[in-house]
Amino acid sequence: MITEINFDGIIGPSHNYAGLSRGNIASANNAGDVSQPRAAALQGIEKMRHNIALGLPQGFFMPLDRPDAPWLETLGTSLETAETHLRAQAWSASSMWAANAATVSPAPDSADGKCHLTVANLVTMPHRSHEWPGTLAQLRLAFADPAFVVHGPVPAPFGDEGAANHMRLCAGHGSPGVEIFVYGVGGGRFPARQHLDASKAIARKHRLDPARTLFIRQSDTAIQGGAFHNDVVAVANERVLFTHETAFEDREGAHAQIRAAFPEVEIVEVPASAVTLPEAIKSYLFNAQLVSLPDGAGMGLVVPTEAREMPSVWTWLEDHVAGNGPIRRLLPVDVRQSMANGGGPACLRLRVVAEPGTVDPRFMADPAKLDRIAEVVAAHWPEAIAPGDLVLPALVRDVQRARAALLDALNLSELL
Ligand code: SUG
Repeated sequence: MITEINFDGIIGPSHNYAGLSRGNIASANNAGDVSQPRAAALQGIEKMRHNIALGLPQGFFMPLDRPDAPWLETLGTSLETAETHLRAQAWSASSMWAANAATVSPAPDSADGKCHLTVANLVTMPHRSHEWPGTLAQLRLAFADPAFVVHGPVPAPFGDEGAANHMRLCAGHGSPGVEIFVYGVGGGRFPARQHLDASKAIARKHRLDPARTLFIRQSDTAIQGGAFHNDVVAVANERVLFTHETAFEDREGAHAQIRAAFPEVEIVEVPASAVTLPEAIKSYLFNAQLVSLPDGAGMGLVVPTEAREMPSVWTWLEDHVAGNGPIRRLLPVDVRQSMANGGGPACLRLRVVAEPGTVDPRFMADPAKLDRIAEVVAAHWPEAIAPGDLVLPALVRDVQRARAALLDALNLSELL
């Protein structure tokens, strides 16, 4: 049966706080802090365990090979000689945020009845621009079955950040959906990372029905307020769109377009008078996993624990659950290490709607496999990385060995 599978990016051993993402307030605020890669990865594993315990299918992606010395070579430099900012860009563990790995169009939405994935080019941020070759290799392995078509990246300069700017509304995951591509328009203090031309290219390549494909502009207010991706201010699941009032540039027009394309939609909007945009961004209320719980138990919202700590946010959520809203359960998870770089529960996962049997089983999680992954992490992931450590040859060796040990444990050494 076609179902939603969440693939979480396993947080890599080079996880560190270099403040690389302009427009991402958490990343800037925590620049220079000492990171805890081991604790970070274990938090990510716990989130996967939590979601499996809810009865949700779960997969994962491997961390990429970092520091990326071949990338520095293309810039005429090396790990030893690179300028500090380039070295940090080569070290980033940013592929953990799997929502930026690709855009996914499930088979029922495509004219050829296949599930299409386009790897994101991530060209706006230098530290993320060299993720796609490693991600593509992995997607080609995980989704090698003929049920899938895996596309290379949209060419530069059309910025594409993958599923973080893409939402799907549908009656049920296995039925045809309406796909919503949210794009930004540049010119402000902070960059707009998703270009309309990239979104349109993906919709064409995925063979989507134009009548069921919408392109909606993200609000400048949201981008300039620090919502560097749409998934910081909105999330959709089945017939529900959960969104902040300031998410779209033309709020009324966007809602009307969505209702026209998908009349069954239930738009759950949080007004700025209840939760301000800065509060929404700080708590990552919308960077939540809105999931359909098994056995008709309604929807659950997997939120970061930070949402519970923000009184306006928690009050709004509790009122919603106490009323008759579609979100029936609030499910906080601790992903603080990722949050400090601006990545909440939703950033850490890529949703793929497909038949689980068509996915390479090496990428599918179960509790025993998560135990194995946790053992490798506990044994090999560095406990802490300070920004100054990125010059240490011993640390390079440690993170490379750590990743190799994980690939070996999961029989994925061909990704080395
Ligand atoms: O691209 N942070 C990521 C966070 C991505 C969150 N993803 C989604 N919203 N889907 C980014 O801004 C910070 C890395 C650093 O500063 O070292 C970073 O890349």
